[in-house]
Amino acid sequence: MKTVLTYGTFDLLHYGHIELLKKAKDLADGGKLIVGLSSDEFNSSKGKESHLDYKKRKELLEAIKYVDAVIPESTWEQKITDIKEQNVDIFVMGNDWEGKFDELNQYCQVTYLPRTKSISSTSVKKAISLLRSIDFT
Ligand code: C2G
Repeated sequence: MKTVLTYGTFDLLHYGHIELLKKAKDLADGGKLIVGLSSDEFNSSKGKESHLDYKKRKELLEAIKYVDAVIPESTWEQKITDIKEQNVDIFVMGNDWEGKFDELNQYCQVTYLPRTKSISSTSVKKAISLLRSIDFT
């Protein structure tokens, strides 16, 4: 049984996110998966404008059976504190972040999982705006 922690914006939830959350939960081996969800303000600092606000993104994440808890992510620096406070065994991110968080391996195992190709929140956003531009009448 292990405690796994991951972070993200998880805007416009899609199968790439679900795949990652499933794999992260599998690593918990019967334990729990905690998600650090980027706040709307932190998103702005990441240069990301999410389509859905924090409240809605949290609600959607909590509906996923792999997710046991959602905590707010407000800064880059909070990860070490979160790892200690939540007794995290494994920190997980998609491999688009490969190497970026290796320094956390002094506190817990750091694992990068393969990112699901062909889908991203950006592509979902583009699809939404394209559909909105089509006159279906
Ligand atoms: N992801 C994935 N496959 C995709 C899209 C995303 O595996 N097709 C993964 C990302 O690698 C990340 C997680 O899903 O691990 C969340 O992705 P984002 O919501 O885009 O999060 P990001 O903006 O990368 O924020 O402190 C870390 C940051 O908060 C990560």
